[in-house]
Amino acid sequence: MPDAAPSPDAQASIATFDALVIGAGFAGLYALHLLRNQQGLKVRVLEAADGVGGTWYWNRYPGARCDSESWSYCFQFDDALVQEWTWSERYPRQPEILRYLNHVADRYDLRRDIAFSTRVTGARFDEASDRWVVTTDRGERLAAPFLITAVGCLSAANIPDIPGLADFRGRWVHTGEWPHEGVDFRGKRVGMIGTGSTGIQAAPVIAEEAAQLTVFQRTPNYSVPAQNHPLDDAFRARKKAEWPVLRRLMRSNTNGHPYTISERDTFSVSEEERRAAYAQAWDQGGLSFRATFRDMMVNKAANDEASAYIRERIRAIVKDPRTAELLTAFDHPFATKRPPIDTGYFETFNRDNVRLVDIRATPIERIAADGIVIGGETIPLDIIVFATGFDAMTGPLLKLGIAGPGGRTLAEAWAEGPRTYLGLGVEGFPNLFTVTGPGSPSVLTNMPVAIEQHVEWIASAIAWARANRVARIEATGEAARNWTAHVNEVAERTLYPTAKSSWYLGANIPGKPRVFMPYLGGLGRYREICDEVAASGYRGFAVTPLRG
Ligand code: NA7
Repeated sequence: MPDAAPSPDAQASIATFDALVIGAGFAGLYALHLLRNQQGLKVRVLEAADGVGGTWYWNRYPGARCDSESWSYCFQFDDALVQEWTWSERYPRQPEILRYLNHVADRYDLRRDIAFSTRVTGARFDEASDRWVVTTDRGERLAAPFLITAVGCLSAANIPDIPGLADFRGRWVHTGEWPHEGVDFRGKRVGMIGTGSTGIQAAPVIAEEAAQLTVFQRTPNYSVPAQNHPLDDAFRARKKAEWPVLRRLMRSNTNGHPYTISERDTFSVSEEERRAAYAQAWDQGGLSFRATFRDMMVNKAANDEASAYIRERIRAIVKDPRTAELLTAFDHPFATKRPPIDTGYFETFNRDNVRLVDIRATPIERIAADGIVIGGETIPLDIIVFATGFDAMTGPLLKLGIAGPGGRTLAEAWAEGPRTYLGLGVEGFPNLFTVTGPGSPSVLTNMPVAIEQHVEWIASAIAWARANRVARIEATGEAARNWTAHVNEVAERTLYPTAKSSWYLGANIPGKPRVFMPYLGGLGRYREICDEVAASGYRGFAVTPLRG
């Protein structure tokens, strides 16, 4: 039925800007800095939380740490910022990263253009004015020609639909929406569902405090020790002195981390040398275990060698043979799901107050008032911790209620799975830029490096569009189709898609289309492609000039 009422546009006043940014984590802060402080644009950042930080605002669960090394997990755009900040540990805890992001917000005077405690409820493209009109849960309406989503890849919590949760008389929490006041585990029987990076970080810390911890494991996960430790002044000074070289390395290599991937193939060396290389990587700790041999992620036999080594090391830690068996019954090649790094995860299972329950063999039946029911047995619990991950990459974007010209929603456009050009632009959604969107290297890299690259590219594209009197810049269907096909082709050349339940594929969310989302072509090469696109006058984007 036609709606006779005046359009909402006519009713409510609209605040106008040059650009709107959604999210005040790493990406949103940098977007504001570039667009406002460098280009002088009128920008508003909309942020649901009451502070900056994004991922690091929300993920306050016990043991929350970064898996990238602190001194590399930071903004790189300003040498002075790098030189003046002091990281305390190799892998910083969540409060330290949040302090850093608050420092950045203050240092570049960003807060005054961030609307906190403001959740975006919709964003639609107004064809008459070539502007995005964004609505918020405060009833505001804001408009700007350019809309930048800086909502992160892992910000839509996945709370599994397990029957009976509403009946649970205890307390339940998701790690990605952790209460600011913390959760008191003392004397409590705690059940934790999920053994991804989060569960593996949280379990040892919860076990220290709780009376009893039951870990519900669906898929056994590889993990390599973080070998975390405090940093000393000499180390920090060395990294700061080497910064120009390290920065160049991170900006040009595959993953944005400050290490190089070995040039050796697994079977090019003797078994003895191979084991020595794995042992060295294990002792070194961290994500660089993946870089021990260059063929680890493309050659199944090579990956099997690494997997067997990790299995052996875990078995040497875990005393109970049945628990060790359950923890190492891997069903996917190493690192084809995001590999965690841990601080005492496997050792935790040697504690008397920790039990591992295999919910692959015997799935959870339901949640009862007093615990989790499995195989007819109720495991009594006071607290359930959902370490069950996120509706990754697309979830945060689809939650925004984005609608392009003609009212076509992003959810409709992506019904068969996300399709983007470079992970930056979406066909049918002019002037919308998605920082670290599906189809970008993002989650396969050291995130701040990927974020800086995206934000710099987007800021340049906006400057170019403004200088050239462009009303609309929009990925073409052909470019988006070709890029998405390319993302998949590159993935198919690796072992990654063989992990059938990975969130890279969207497989952790029931009903989500199975599409390999991150770009595996390497951040360095990706940067070159993006630069070539810009230098060519934005090849693959359709451009409409301003009217009049
Ligand atoms: P992940 O890596 O997605 O891990 C989630 C865990 O929760 C994983 O073990 C899942 O098992 C498990 N899970 C998810 N849904 C269920 C249900 N319905 N029942 C039982 N178990 C379930 O999320 P994280 O928060 O740990 O890490 C996210 C990223 O943050 C990480 O990769 C890093 O990049 C940083 P599954 O493996 O699906 O069988």
